[in-house]
Amino acid sequence: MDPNTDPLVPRQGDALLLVDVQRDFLPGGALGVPGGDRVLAPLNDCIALFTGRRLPVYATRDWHPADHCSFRQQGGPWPPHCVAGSAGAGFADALRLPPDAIVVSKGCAARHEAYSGFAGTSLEAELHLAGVRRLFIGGLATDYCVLQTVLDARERELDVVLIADAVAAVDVQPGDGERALARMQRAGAVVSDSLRVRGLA
Ligand code: VGL
Ligand code: ZN
Repeated sequence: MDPNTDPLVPRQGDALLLVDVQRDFLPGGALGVPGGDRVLAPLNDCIALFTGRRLPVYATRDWHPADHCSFRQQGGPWPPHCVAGSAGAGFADALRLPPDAIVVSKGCAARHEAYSGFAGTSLEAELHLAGVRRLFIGGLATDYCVLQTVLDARERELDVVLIADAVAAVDVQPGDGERALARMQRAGAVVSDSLRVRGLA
């Protein structure tokens, strides 16, 4: 399709949202997502595209206190991960995050889980101020933070394009990632991929 008319190619009113592309969620990290590093190349390609078009880039990060309720020692389901300020909470080394990317920290309160980038953050207000009406979303993990962020975006009347080659699932139960994709589509998210978004497919 002609990239100048393809509705899935970013234009004014669009933004790129990177979900939790942090060291602890990459293979070898504290809560490594299997195949999580596969998101880096397509996300870097999308970052270059959005930056080149002067469209904004947002990045959420899981940013927990050391006694966060989601950690096993507090009775939660996860090993400790993304402790605020730790190396593991840092963005992936290979991620070419632009210097003017807007970073949104979540899960900062010990007693509250926050899978969604909208949970307890200023993300909605910032998107509104910037005139963003559609989000292109990729990152980690498909079946947790990507899923909840997409569902919350749809509830807020934002259009969503899910970049399927730029996500990876924890898959605690086999098929969780596939089921999450289906739920996002049922909620009105359009599933595309980085080549199509770049006008190359
Ligand atoms: C996430 C599990 C725990 C995620 C965050 O970013 O998907 N998953 N905390
Ligand atoms: Zn977490």
